[in-house]
Amino acid sequence: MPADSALIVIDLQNDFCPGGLLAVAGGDEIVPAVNAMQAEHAAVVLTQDWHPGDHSSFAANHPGAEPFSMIEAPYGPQVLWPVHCVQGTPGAEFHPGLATERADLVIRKGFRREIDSYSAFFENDHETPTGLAGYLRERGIADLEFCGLATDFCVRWSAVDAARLGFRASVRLSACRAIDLDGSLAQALEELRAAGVTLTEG
Ligand code: VGL
Ligand code: ZN
Repeated sequence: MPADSALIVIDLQNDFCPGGLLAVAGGDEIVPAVNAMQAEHAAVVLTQDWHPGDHSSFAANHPGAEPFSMIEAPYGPQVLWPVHCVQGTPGAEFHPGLATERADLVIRKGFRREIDSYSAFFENDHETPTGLAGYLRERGIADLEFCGLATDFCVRWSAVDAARLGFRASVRLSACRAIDLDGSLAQALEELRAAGVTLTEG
């Protein structure tokens, strides 16, 4: 187990699993793999999408807008999502099968009404930090492995940011599942490779 490696588990929450409000197909299937991977790392970090009910990324808060349509937010294009991961609701809780005892840190994101946060490192303006980079650097952790939901949104943005921040980053694709909105999965894989993120299976 390298002293400087961390597993970053992205948004393995009820609302992203079958039966949830923004279900990712097969989202629950990755739970055993994610639990097993924890033993391979010195540190484990869990992220938790954590939105207020009036969050600006929810289509329901934009009269007349359909879920999965796009708007131009002050910080760039933004998908309007179904309501999901509202603070304090069962949908925002981790999947009940996820082992959480080993987690050193739970980092919540998306809690500011006016801005979405896909990445574990920055909000969608690419400027406002979550504090995770500082935490990992202070612990001397340089190697990061990502898994979780969804491959083409929060996993993608997190791993790309990690590489840009100078961490060695890999994504275990077999322990991720995608939303795949209009080719977003293919685009994500291309962007991850271009950013220097290692993609692994199994
Ligand atoms: C996510 C859409 C909205 C994710 C979070 O975890 O990938 N996707 N919020
Ligand atoms: Zn969200």
